[in-house]
Amino acid sequence: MPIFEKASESTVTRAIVRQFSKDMEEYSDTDVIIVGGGPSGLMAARDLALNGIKALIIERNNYLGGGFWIGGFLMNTITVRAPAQKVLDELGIKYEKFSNSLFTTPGPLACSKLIAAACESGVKILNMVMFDDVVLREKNRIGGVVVNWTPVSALPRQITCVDPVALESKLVIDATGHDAEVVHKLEERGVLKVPGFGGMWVEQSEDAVVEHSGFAHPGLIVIGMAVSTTFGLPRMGPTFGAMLLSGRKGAQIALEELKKR
Ligand code: 48F
Repeated sequence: MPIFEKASESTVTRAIVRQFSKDMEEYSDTDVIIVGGGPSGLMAARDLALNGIKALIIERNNYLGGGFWIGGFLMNTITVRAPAQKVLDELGIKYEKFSNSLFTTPGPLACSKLIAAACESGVKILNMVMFDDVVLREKNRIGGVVVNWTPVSALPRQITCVDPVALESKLVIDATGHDAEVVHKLEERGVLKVPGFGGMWVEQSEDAVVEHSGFAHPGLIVIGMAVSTTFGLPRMGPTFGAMLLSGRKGAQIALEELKKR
């Protein structure tokens, strides 16, 4: 007696294609596209989806989580400064108190729980997909993103003429970390000037990142370490509270903007 019931190869293929096509069609025009599935992007997407917003994460890697799996120096302890441990409480992530103001948690635990929270909230995810360009409307307002499969960028030069596709959205969030890919694309097009992030100053940078999280350009919100790059703020070091709170703030700003429309 076999353990599993029958499903032939073509049935399995059809199941994959049908679900993927359904999602792709539904999310080709969405409320918010979040470029980058690191801690700030996951947090923003989760908060948006919990508020009934159609949120789509574009992630170039197979895996989500960005730098949240590992703390500093390839050591997988994550640190957060108070009051960000309250977000860990909310996500059901266990942590330990290192001092009155600093808490530690294992990267794999924190990261997998945050990914699960985003997925369970209803966020859609396109992984192995790279942000390539912006869709620009009147007065250079962002109207969506141009994307391609990540492996296309690794193809030999003679076969790289694989056209991308575009996805429309009411808002785009740049959560691509230090690279600030969406913001840099606007700089490349002469729309923005990007100062780049400054030297490290943990105690200044966390507050500054959260304070500056928000619109960088019409249609474009910036969160996480992309905020440092966009506004020339100090870099942060391996502490993650500001990534979670910046994502949360980005989601709040997006919600307020969407309510006006
Ligand atoms: O770098 P990342 O974790 O960004 P974050 O949310 O958090 C920063 C911290 O991890 C850490 C820090 C704070 O202590 O300094 O660095 O700001 O995640 C960025 C995600 O964006 C993806 C990338 O693979 C990663 O998962 N990403 C970057 N460029 C692209 C992209 C792109 N062109 N298309 C799609 N995804």
